[in-house]
Amino acid sequence: MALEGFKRRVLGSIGLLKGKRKVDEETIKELSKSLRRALLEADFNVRQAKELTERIERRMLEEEPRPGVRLETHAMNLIYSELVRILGSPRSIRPHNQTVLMVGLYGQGKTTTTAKLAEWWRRNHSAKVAVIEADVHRPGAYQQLSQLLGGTGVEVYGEPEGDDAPAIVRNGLRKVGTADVVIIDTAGRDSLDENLRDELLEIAEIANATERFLVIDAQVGQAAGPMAATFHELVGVTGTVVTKLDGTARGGGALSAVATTGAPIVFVGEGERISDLEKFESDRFISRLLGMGDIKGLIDLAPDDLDEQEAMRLTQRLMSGRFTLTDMYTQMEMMSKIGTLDKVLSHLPDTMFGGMSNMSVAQKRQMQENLEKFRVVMDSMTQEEKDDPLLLKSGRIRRIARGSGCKEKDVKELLTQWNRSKKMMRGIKGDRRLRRQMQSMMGVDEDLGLG
Ligand SMILES: Nc1nc2c(ncn2[C@@H]2O[C@H](COP(=O)(O)OP(=O)(O)OP(=O)(O)O)[C@@H](O)[C@H]2O)c(=O)[nH]1
Ligand SMILES: [Mg+2]
Repeated sequence: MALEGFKRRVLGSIGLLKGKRKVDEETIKELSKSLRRALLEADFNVRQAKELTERIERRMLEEEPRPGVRLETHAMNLIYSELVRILGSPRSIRPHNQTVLMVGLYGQGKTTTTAKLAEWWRRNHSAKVAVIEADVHRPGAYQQLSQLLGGTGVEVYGEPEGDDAPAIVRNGLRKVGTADVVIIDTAGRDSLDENLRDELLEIAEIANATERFLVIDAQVGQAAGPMAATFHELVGVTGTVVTKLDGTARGGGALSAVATTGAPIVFVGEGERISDLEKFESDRFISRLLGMGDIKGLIDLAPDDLDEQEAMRLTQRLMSGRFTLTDMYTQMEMMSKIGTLDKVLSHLPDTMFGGMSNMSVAQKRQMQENLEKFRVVMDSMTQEEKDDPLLLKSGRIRRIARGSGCKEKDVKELLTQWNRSKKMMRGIKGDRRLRRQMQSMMGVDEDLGLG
């Protein structure tokens, strides 16, 4: 997860308000100072940090928390909205009929991001996607791209022996003519020198792209601002992808610098695998960053075979307080389909599942093993039992253990887990703030009939 230390520091700052009923100026000053330190450490620039903390100070003093809202929560909401303001509003990306030109300096993650985007379009929009490798300078670029996309069904065009990038683009576009989305990877340089300018301009003209994405490594920090501005001037950047956010605690620099250049952030890369790409939306990003969770993002992560409707239905059902073993089973199935639990957990509010996102790696592995085991146990239950686990007294438990080839202890463990999950779901139902947050994150305006 990006900017891990930042969240800890923000929470630390807010902790200064613990137990306070009223704001006093001294505490607010202290909060502001601590927050400023957190921002600078995450590489936000000095001016941004100053402005943000001044606004928070003022709003803390001027705005009353709504009745029943604790001071800490109030502060968190202010910080959230101010950070979202800095990162700007999201840009939507047309799902079909696109030609995307990738540009950027050496080693920023262009080729990897080309593959990630191809997979994103294929998976989220069922688009027929093709990529063109037009980097004739980096040895093995074509193999790299083919390897990344191996098994995805995305067509890769390249001329591994060729040395004329514009010609490759021209040939490629002709060859993949029927593709819905075409993404073109280009060569980088140490800097945006004459050679690169000429080559990019020529390719841009041939490609006549609908989107021109600039790829920037988060490590470059605030230098991302001038970099984005220069590329923007040259080719008219329509969106920026900030990569390697997983590898730095100082990603705030690149993110906020880019946000001010008129080349909005459209995606962020958070890992080396082709699934480690996320459509960037500042509100979601910040709420996840601060541990407020992101239910909608979680649903977006779901692969093809996970019906979004189904995920919504389940979430609503969970929030309604009805929670059968079958619901838990579906939930487990979704989690296992989505794959790495890490990802799922990082999208949930910390308060949900009792702060599971803070689990150790070993604990997470344990949980994954449990999921497997529970699945086997449940396969030996009747529908009635799954709907009403309270039916499961010792006689039935023995039968199920025998039927599934598990121990009675395993069956009981499942019931304990169900009890625990159910309690947590009740907790969510009872927590009006969290409930409202979940509803708004799911884009559900109407009351879900939760009383
Ligand atoms: N951890 C992490 N690594 C990444 C990410 N994106 C790219 N990388 C790695 O960064 C390195 C460079 O990525 P490339 O995609 O080859 O970069 P490029 O811009 O195509 O590089 P050139 O073609 O040499 O200009 C590779 O080792 C990638 O695996 C990311 O989001 N997170
Ligand atoms: Mg490359």
